Amino acid sequence: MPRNTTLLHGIIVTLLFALIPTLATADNPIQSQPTSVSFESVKPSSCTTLKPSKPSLEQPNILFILLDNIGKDWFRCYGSQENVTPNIDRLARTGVKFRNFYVTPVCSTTRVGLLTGRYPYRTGWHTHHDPAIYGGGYFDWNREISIARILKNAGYQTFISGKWQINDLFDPAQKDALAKHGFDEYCIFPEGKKEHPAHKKRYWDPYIIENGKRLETTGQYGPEIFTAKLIEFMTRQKEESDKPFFAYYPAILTHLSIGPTPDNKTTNGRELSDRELFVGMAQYADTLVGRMVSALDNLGLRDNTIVIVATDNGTDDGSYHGYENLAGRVNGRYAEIGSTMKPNDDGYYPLTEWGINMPLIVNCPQHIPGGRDSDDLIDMTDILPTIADFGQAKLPKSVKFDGRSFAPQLRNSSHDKPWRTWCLSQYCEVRVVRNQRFKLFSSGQFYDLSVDPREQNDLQRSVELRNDQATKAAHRNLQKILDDLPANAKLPWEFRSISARQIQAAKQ
Ligand SMILES: [Ca+2]
Repeated sequence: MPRNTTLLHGIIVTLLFALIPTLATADNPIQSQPTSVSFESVKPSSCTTLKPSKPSLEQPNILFILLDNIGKDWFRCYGSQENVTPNIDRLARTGVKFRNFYVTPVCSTTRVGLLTGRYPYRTGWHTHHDPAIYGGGYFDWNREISIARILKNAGYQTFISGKWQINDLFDPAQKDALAKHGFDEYCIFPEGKKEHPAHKKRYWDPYIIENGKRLETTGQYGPEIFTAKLIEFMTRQKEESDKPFFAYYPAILTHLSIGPTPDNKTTNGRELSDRELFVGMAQYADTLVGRMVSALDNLGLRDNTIVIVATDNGTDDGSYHGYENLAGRVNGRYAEIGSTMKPNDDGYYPLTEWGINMPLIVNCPQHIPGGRDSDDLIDMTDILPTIADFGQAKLPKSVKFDGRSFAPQLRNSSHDKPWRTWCLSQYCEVRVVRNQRFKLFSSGQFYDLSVDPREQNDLQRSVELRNDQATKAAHRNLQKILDDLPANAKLPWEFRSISARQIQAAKQ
């Protein structure tokens, strides 16, 4: 896009946002009813009169791949001894690999943090909730903005293929949720209540809704369909559209239940072990990443498309469902990951590094000098401002965002140093902050990750904390950060997931 067009475009987007009614901040929750102009009225058609040119240096395409329930213990590029991620490893080698990327320990809370750029305490999504299963409230477009809407307003064509989880598409009030959150097109596993035919039908013969219509999927494998639809979208964009695209691929893999993929469906009668099946799923997730990247190559879009690979929480050890250990091997042993499906006895998902410090790889030959690793502290709220930065998209000033753009690091250009001095994760009222070396929980546990990455030596009553100046200073600083954070916003839904009920029961 020529620079003068980009400037004009930016001005118009700014004016459009100025017309949007005030969104919530922590202290001022968004009114449930828009007053004058709704977000829906801010359509990219407002921008089409600008006739944006083919994706340019100013607005690259973005492919955001979010894998489900798989941590560093399965990624060779992060030290795993499992050899199942050759395609992702290649992206890491030729892109930027972040070693400290914080999410939350469970799906829905991470997803809201990624989509909104806001911390769990600010959105109220600090505890697991799945509206399609539990009802009682949902991810509300009148209350929260999303990265898709921000990019759409900046002239992007937007698409999602995979799992959404934070709305119930079978509820008439939410059936258009994806459009309201900013997606022009979608292809989704909607999940459903226990008695509903969509319940847990994500792999073979999956229940999939594409732009409001159920697909015929007999004999097909869900992840195949989602990948094919995404490649179809990118192909159409290349052939028919002048707009840059944002393609969001929240993968179905490698969430339980475990089962065969197309690659190991036929084993001549030999029964595969739980672990062999999970290896197959991890391998297949990587194969599909490779397929999408190859499609970008074949379409001639690879150079100008930013590919992001991340995961939403750590590997599930499978114990909750009676599987054998599904942890990946690191340093000669199985990682002590714990079950991400099973909260502890008090209903909480643990905030260990295996659960919340996830892979993050960003790769784009034209914009991001590759072959680099970064120890910068990044968390899920930084993804939105970073993508918006690359997309030349303005952030509405009325929304309080928690993340910061790390686009300067990705471009390898100068940036504020030090970068973030801390990053955060949270589950319910338990929060954790870490700096480069230490990690402090609001519940008191304190670890020196430089010597204790497995968090086995709690320093909260230790000699080191009493006597070592550096340890003492770090604890004081992190405690002050925790003390200064706002209280949790009110839950935007009823507290009725399994873990929520456990938390309530434990408190009684
Ligand atoms: Ca997950």
